[in-house]
Amino acid sequence: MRLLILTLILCGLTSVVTYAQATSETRYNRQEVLITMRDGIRLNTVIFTPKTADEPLPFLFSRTPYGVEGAPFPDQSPYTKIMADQGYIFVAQDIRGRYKSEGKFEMQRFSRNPENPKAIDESTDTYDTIEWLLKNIPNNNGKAGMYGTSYDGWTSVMGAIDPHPALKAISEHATPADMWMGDDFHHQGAFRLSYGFEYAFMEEAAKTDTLFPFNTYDTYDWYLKLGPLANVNKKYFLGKLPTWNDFASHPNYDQFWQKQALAGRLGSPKVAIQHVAGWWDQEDFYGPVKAYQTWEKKDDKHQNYLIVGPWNHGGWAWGEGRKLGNISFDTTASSTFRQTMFAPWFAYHLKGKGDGKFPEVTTFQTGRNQWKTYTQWPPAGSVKRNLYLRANGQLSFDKPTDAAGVDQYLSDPAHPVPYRSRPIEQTYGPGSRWFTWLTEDQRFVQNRPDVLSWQTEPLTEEVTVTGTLLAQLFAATTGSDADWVVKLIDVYPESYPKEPKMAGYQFMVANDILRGRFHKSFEKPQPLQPNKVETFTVDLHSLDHVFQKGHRIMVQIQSTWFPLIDRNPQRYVPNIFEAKETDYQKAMHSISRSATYPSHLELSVMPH
Ligand code: PG9
Repeated sequence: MRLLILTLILCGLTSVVTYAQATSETRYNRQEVLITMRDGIRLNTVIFTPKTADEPLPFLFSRTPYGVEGAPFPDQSPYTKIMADQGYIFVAQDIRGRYKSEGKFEMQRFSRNPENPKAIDESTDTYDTIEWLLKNIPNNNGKAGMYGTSYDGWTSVMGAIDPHPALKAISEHATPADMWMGDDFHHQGAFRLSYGFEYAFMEEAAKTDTLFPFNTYDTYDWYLKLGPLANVNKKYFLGKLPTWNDFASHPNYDQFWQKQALAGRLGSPKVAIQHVAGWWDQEDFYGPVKAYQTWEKKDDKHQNYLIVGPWNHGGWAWGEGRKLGNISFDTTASSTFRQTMFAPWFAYHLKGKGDGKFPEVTTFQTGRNQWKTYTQWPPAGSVKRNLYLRANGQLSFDKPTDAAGVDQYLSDPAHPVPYRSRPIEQTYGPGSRWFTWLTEDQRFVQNRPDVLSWQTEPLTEEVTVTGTLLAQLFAATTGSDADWVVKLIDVYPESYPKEPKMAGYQFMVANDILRGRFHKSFEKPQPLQPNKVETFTVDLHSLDHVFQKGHRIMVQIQSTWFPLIDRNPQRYVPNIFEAKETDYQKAMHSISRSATYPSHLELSVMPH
């Protein structure tokens, strides 16, 4: 979500702040123009030009659904300040149908049919705008770059499809890559209820961002009272929000989601692109890593790069980045990124400054709190090691030898596990703690009988996990569908003199969910056979983390994560958006930990 809302919420400001007026002396002039696209639709565009410049300057362009009217002067925003001091022409545009732009908004508009010369999409709008800028804004050097966070990262990536020849470089931050597999709206088939509901309303109820009028501060209660998902259209949206209707009519990984995903849209990279992700991005961690991996397969000109830092969604854009929630990183990860990675990227590609030697992959290795560079992701050198769930809540690199063994819990959709400590404020509402929930101490669910934990003894030497990871669960349910949430947790020692209040802290370093019905196919879900042990693979994506000596490694498993994820009825129905109240049932879930069914996490461990 855009930086402005984030900043307002984090600063606890309640009044509307508009940055169109410079808050102190600025070295930039501002103009607002309507630029006509090839089909006659005009897009509202704000252009910031330095008051003085010694040489022709490149453009830095971003496109957004969140409104450019209040866009900060570039030398007054931490995101762009360093580049503003170096001199660029900054351009910010309202995409079609949003704020002051004409036309119709479509959530992540599909790419046009290339056979139709009159068709438009976000790529043609980018192309037409760059063409206009080159011809109409004096003293430009004929080059353009694009940047932006999340939706604006995605519009930057769209600019790279059939790019304008003047578009030379992109720095995309947290672009979604696949809304069904791992970004804002679903994770591996599980629907992200609170985000999907609130975001669809925010973008589609009006032309400008609008918060849903909840009548409770703690939305946990509100979503529970909502009941089955079908009540959303019945009681609130009345079939009027296209994005919600798309959720409801495409519950599986069908053509709709596959066509929307980046993998289906990207050819080989034609523009140098830097992908930037945050390890604790509560919205789109999956996207930039996936976009990097997708393009990397076709990167014959070596133009595709990856950076992952210790950030939440947008954390790279502001502040120093010494801390996220309660977690300290001992260094200025955000300002270092802007100074040594973001600004040099554009200085090289758009102004010919610097040597252009950018590391292929740069990650901030948490736990050790150091930047690392690699020649590929996942890096070579790590060894796959299985970490097994064992009896008595133990976790071990040794495989179980027991002939039998399960751990069980009753999962009740009427009493779902909150995904963060309550109250669960509206995602972008006042006082919201959405922005750091992934770093929250997981002890808040420790005593729930429907959350199981397994942990190692305190480590006698550090364990470095660098690369991809997944969970392989052998599990059964008395129902006919089940969700499996897996969390990998770094447990701090009980005595922690360096920072006493962190003693015993349960810090989640990787997590995700799989909706059980998709365990064999994402396209064609199927009911689970009651009481039959099945294999469930939960992708936990990527990590670069050091579990320090004296810490423990913990794995937690649960089957509800509410209201982040909608409740699985646990009785198979073909489309959960059409489930009835009576379809929701309690179910006993069993996780096996025997020699035959050794549930485990597969980690990429770096040898010392
Ligand atoms: N995570 C937001 C988003 C991006 C794209 C589509 C839907 C939501 C965002 O921060 O822009």
